[in-house]
Amino acid sequence: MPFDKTAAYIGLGANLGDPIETIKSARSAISKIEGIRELAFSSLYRSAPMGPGDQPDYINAVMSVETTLGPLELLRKLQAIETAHGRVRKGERWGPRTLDLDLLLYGREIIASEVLTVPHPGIADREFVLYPLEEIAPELEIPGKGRLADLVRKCPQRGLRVIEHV
Ligand code: 5RY
Ligand code: CA
Ligand code: CA
Ligand code: CA
Repeated sequence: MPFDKTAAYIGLGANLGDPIETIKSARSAISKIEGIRELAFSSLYRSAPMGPGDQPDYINAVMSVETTLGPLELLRKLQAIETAHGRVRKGERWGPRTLDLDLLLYGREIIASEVLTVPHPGIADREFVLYPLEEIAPELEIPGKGRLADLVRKCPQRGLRVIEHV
């Protein structure tokens, strides 16, 4: 079983430094991990911050990968890439960051542990996750939450816009 391949979805976000370059660099770093192969990468999107509003607009994207890593191994690799891109833990919750990598989905698994919740808790109502996901996986079913297409229809696009095709 350890070498079974699982499809996983990763959300990328950045709003400090040079967010576009950071997202591209993170994509490259993720694809270079042993045991991970990139399947698809969305356009880059710009959106107003959700949560605390006193921070710059975000650049977001999502990617799908095929991986032999387990979910916790994958999470640890993503956290190491965040740190390598200058992520520092400041006091404010949901404050601005140079790079945020979220494990959105891991196969069809539902995980609720101290360190990892999958599907990602915000997946169903964040336009900067749902719209890029629909771009790369329009038929996706979100475990416990329903069809992606239905979630997208219920989620206003707000100011979300495509900024670059990659
Ligand atoms: C809400 C609260 C906190 C939504 C809500 C967070 C991003 C959230 C962001 C991002 C954009 C955060 C987590 N209600 N806004 N806000 N993109 N991350 N646009 O990646 F997402 S902090
Ligand atoms: Ca790889
Ligand atoms: Ca996030
Ligand atoms: Ca995160």
